[in-house]
Amino acid sequence: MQNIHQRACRKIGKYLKIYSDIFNSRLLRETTVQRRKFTSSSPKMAPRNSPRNLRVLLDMDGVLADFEGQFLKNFREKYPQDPFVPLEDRSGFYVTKQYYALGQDIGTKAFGIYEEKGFFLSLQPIEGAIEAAREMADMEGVDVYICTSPIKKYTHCVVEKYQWLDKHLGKEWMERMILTRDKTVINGDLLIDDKPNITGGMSPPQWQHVLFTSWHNRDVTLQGGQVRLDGWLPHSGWRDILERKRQEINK
Ligand code: T3P
Ligand code: MG
Repeated sequence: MQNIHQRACRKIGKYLKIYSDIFNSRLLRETTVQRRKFTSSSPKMAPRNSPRNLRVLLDMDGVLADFEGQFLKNFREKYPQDPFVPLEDRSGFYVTKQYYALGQDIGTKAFGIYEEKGFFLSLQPIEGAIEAAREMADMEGVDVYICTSPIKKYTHCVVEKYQWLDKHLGKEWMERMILTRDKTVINGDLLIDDKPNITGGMSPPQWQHVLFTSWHNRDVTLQGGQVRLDGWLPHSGWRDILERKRQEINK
């Protein structure tokens, strides 16, 4: 009786061992396959370090839309007898600061020009800007966003910035719109902007600043990692700036 019992136990043990061997070898095989799946050398997998898209943030006023030109035109039409600052004499980012230097009342009038209903919608596109923005958005491996700040008196400015984008680039560009008073907290690789000194909550910001040449910043010395872009015409080299950055982020 004891013999039968011992033999039965031995048989069960043998089957258990066979089962555990099969189980372990399957487990080993599966783990190996799984591990192989996550290595970049696997022929079935896309390369682990496939290039990521370049994120370009495009400023509006002074980069796509001619704030300075429209401001001067409107000021001169409304106040033909008052002193003004010709575009060649512009310096400093804020136009109002230079007008205040001509007199308190002139500064107040200057403020009124861009706070007026219709000002932001009426801005003319900067030469070549619309074509460049469209081409950029169509580029393989490039994501384009509009990154613009509304003025503090936002009533007309905010809605008109959307209307401007719709008018000149089309409805689908609404998806690209980022309105913020602090551009430093926005995630991007390049910010193309005419303001020389962009500060905010994030220091340093994630993006590299491409200083877009405008009347007010022609003589500004580049700082930090800034590079300069002189307009949107073909020779300006905007495509090279993007390509260089795309290679840099995918090194
Ligand atoms: P943007 O971020 O699109 O460049 O300051 C609010 C917006 O108005 C901002 O738009 C810059 C623009 N602006 C000028 O370009 N020059 C000025 O002098 C002032 C007051 C505003
Ligand atoms: Mg600007």
